Amino acid sequence: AEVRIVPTTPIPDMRPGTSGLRKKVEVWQGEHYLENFVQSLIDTAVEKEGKTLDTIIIAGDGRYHNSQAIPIIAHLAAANGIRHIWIPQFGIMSTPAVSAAIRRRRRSEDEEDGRGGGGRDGEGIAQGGIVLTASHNPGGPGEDFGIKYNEGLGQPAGEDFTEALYQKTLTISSYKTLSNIVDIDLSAPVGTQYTLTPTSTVTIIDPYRNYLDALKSCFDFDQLRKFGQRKGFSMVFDGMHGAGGIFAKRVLVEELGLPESSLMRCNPLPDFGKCHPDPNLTYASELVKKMGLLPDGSADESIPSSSLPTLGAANDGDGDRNLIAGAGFFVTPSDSMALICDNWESIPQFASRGGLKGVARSMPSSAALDVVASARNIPCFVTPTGWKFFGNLMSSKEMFGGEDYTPFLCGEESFGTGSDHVREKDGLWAVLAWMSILAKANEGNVAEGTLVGVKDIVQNHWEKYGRHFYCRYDYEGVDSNAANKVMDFIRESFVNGDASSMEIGESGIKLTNAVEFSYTDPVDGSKTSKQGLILNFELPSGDPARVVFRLSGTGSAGATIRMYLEQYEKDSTKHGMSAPVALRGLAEEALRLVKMEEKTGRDSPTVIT
Ligand code: VG1
Ligand code: CO
Repeated sequence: AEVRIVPTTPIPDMRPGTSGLRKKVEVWQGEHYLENFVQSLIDTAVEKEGKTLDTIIIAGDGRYHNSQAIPIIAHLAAANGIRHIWIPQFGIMSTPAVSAAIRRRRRSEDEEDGRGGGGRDGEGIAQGGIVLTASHNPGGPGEDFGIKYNEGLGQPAGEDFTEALYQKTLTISSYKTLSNIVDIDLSAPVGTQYTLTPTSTVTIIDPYRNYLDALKSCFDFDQLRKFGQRKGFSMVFDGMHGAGGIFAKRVLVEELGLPESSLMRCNPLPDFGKCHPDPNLTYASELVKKMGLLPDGSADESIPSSSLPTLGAANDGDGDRNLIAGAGFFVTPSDSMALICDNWESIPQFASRGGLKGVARSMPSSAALDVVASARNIPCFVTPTGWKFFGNLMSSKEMFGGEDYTPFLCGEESFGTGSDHVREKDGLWAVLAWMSILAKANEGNVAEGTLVGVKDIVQNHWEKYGRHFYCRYDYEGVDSNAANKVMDFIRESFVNGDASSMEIGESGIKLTNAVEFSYTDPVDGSKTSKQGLILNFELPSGDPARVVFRLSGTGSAGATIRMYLEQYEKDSTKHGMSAPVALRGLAEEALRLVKMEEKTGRDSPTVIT
């Protein structure tokens, strides 16, 4: 087939957000839309590499438009001279699996027909991956589709990349595709090749292998398999009909031998079965109920916890987020990170390499991690929201004593947890980390059928370190102007104004200061500003509390205001309270100060997580 140059004109509004470009499916289906974006993406990558790309992966989370977009992108890639184009069978891969394949996959696997092991971590040969996902946003007609790009180490493209890409979308005048369309069957056997041009080939690859290798490098599968068979252990995993489901099946059932009945909604569907594939207390309501929880995360006391599964978990649409719960017990993502950090000895990946060398969290996440890191002498970094900021830290040899692979843990309050095994957050990794913690905690415990549970482990942790009550209010679909006004008002009144002179409200909660978060990357020195407005408070008890305001960068219409609430409590007699109840006073005080209702017309949030 010959290269065909198609004239086009720039389309506005293609600036990628926190994690790629997300728009309604119908927008992507518009004339030249997908092509303009992908051509600009390829041009940006080529410019950055300094040469034509040789090998890329194209994969998606299985949402509506996935199977249509993949061949279109493959043809553009071939027309742009990319020689090896890898597409997973059925076109579906979770985001962490793409990251693993970029880091590990070798061309020799093409001929191996699904057998044998992949390459060593960090020695893959693909220069990048185009990932078709709008992550936790709903899919289907009228819903979202999205594209993000991961670079050669498997990490999400940074701000410099996405900004350059955006600039190209504003000046694009043509894109390249092929004069003949080759029919690519996404369900063809692994190893099937399609010749698009004399120099460009599409290969259907095994979605699982490299990711499985990555997980096996982190955990002791034999130990987990044995623990999975222990009397009294059971698990429920909710795939939310996203890409994570097939990987959960492969790992939890086929590798670890858990019964098929442990899985729910693990078949990917283009519209996620009409659910909102965001694993939180609101949208994973069925799982939440199965774990004996009420929608606010507290236990439904009418259900005896002995009848509940030991571990409950969910993933989002592209399998990078996780929800973790025990019997009648919800673990907040910020606590989950702190617990994994404190229990690194239970996780072979860290234990076998002398422990964690560093941890990092996004700024709005709670300080539960910081407290553990400081007690255990582990350097702790606080970054802006979004996974792209963690990659530099994990890959830095300079900062961590010249090691190739730094044992590193990072995470976000938005149900994202991960480590140095890939350069993305990884829903299934978090599940296996928790299973490992449980397995270790029960090693010496030989009593038939009684297991130390998630609840015991977390409560002991709080007793030791104190509890950071945490929750997030989301105001979705707010008029963009109104949302900006709220942010401007906070900045003017409290950050630039004198916050400490604020009168104390009836609650006795005192605003002590306010700052706007900005970040200088310790590895490359790049600066990012306006990453969230922080209001610091002092509670009547003298304990610190904090409220953060941010605008979401992953929506596809209107604005979403996020309000993150955090309050520290040392006194263990108060740890039993549910988070929304404990934080109500703080929430009311913050909403009053920022005049939320007056400025947005909203008297309550859309979602509380
Ligand atoms: C949200 C989360 C952020 C996460 C991002 C991508 O961004 O807050 O922590 O990294 O989604 O996750 P924002 O800008 O809407 O707050 V995913 O699983 O949607 O790729
Ligand atoms: Co996601």
